[in-house]
Amino acid sequence: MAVFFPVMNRQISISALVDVLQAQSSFVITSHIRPDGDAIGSALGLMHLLEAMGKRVSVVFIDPIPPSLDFLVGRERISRTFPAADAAIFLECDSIERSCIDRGEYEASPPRITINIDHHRSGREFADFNWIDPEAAAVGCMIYELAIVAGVEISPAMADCLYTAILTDTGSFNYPGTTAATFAMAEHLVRSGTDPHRIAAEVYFSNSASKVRLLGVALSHIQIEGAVSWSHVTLEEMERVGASVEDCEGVANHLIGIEGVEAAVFLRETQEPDQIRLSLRSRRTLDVSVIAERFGGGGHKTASGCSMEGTLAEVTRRIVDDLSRACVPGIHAAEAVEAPTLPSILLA
Ligand SMILES: [Mn+2]
Repeated sequence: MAVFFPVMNRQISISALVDVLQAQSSFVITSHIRPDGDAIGSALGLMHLLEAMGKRVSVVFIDPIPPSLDFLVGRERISRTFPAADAAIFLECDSIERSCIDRGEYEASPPRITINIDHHRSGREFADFNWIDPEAAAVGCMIYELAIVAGVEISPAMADCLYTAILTDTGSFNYPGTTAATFAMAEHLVRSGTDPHRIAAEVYFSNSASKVRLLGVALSHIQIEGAVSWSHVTLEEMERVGASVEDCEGVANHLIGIEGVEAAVFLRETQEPDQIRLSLRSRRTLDVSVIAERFGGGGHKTASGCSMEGTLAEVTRRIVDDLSRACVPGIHAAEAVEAPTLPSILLA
């Protein structure tokens, strides 16, 4: 359960947030575990923004940074140690527990205030100041808005970071939530110095061989039953092709791209015995975040994640049954899915 503060946990307007930022002199920024393009791009974009406002800023991630994001200016500044600062800013985390920091270090020198900026439907008002906008296509869009309201000129480095965040979190401007405003932001970012072709080359055309081989293994396992498709990789298969956990990112998007499929799940074994990691995808009508939350995970309506306990075969059967029932026309996922009977751990 999230911890709720009695008075201060209300949502804050963008201009009030700018005032809060102005009043602090040092910041530490982090985002969720297993950080992706939006987590890293938004964190570094916000770092550039705050530095333009004359602030001292650290960015902390204890998990590995995907190599496809190494090109972002400021990447080399990311540290694994949580420093003392006036304010900690959590990007797309629903709790401090979900963030990519060392909890012991955080508690040894806690910041004076906490700020939470999120666009997940599962977002929670856990911080002193919370700005949660589930309509935002990416947290990168929210940081962009912050820069505009703060009156800070978008530097080429900031533009690259925010463009990368928006590009990756909208599935290259394809997912629901991509609007005219998203393209207007992208246009401004390109005018501010981003080169879309260069970013695409870095983000999408620099895959490791192991990632593409792992995709091949996963695609060879695809099964389809009614409107549900699923696939998996075992630890042994990951080892065989030399794949890391990060190499599994994006596999689920291939499963939902099959004609007639309304819901998809990609499952992988983890180092923890009997802990299976699930990536859920759906078309617009089905809300998989409801299902993920029931198993202790969360995310977006059409893209969510959670972990479940059991063997690969057991978990596969359970989630395929749940997704099949949720896909029945007229039944909302919230009613179609029963509460979990097995403990699950939060890894999303
Ligand atoms: Mn995001």
